[in-house]
Amino acid sequence: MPQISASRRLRRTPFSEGVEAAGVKGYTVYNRMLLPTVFESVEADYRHLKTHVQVWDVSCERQVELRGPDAARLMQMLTPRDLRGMLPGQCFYVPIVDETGGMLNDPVAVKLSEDRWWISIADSDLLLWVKGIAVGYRLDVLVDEPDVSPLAVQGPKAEELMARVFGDRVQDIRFFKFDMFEFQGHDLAVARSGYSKQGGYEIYVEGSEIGMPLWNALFAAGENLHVRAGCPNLIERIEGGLLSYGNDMTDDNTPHECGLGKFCNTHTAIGCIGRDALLRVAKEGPIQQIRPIAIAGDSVPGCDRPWGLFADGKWVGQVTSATWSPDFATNVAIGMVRLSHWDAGTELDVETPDGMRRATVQSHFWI
Ligand code: THG
Repeated sequence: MPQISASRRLRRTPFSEGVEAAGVKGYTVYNRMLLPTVFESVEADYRHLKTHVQVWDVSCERQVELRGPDAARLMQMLTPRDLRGMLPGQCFYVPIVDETGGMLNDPVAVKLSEDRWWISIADSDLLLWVKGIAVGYRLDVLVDEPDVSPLAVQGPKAEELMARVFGDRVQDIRFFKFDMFEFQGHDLAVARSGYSKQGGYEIYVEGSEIGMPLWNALFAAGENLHVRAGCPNLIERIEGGLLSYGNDMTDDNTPHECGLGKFCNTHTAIGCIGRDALLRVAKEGPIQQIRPIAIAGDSVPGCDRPWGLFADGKWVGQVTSATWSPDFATNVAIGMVRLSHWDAGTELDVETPDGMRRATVQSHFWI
């Protein structure tokens, strides 16, 4: 493959120096920022993630900050998840929808206080939509992208490593909650969350200047835990059913099609801009939905465009993420499948670049 050239438009991160010293072999672009995709190999990284502890530069999970008296009102306008019960110190996974009920992003909302929120975004220009809403409705709120770069610590030894750097109090943080911890005079939000099923934390590093000091402190403290630089792992995230915005879903999909209906309370999410559209489509129910899919045969090639799913030669959906899973000894995949063919056990044909393969709709993701 040709290389992608560096420039100011493709943003580096506060940790890029550490990532490159650790031998990063591949990057992708996410929110116009570098996101590592592979260090040793995707399979070696996967095994290490499931065994030890990794530090991930996920700076590309940019924050959209809402600050001011109308911050909570604006946040509720963006999502069909009912936020009335959400307290400061909590994180919520929230579908963000437009006026047609189409998915614009699937971020983590972080409630710092009643009038200060972060939206930790997936790969779409959500800042522009949020600024447009704030200005268009004349809301009393400031909307911007602060100098905050998440650093994830993931894997079975994440708790031990984090306790060594931030103290035993990190063990008290519950899933999708955060608390404040001091590092070199800076107060940082530390959440129990992250884009893997192996457990761990996300540190919202506020102030680029402490990026490398924190990176180095984690590696120094974790030497005898086999700590390594890592990144969101393709195999592990498909096994776990973690969705990738822009790949597994786009603005053409509703949250219900994405299996995110459990994060919607459309009837009580008063003020949500997509509410009427979602109430209409939710009445009928979705006619296609995300499903885990196993693909027969040996290792499939990379999935850089949707692969058609067929039943008796008729198109019934598409696979959007796929890879070989060493632990489950099959190709694991995420697809969008029509209602008529989405039941577990349904056998389909998938058109991979290598030719047709048998594919089976699964009842559950693998982890
Ligand atoms: N962490 C933070 N920001 C992010 C991501 C993250 N921004 C981009 C991207 N990831 C957003 N997408 C997701 C997708 C899945 C999850 C979080 C963000 C996730 N899901 C859990 C699951 O499906 O098991 C739990 C959801 C829940 O129960 O609330 O964690 O990873 N800061």
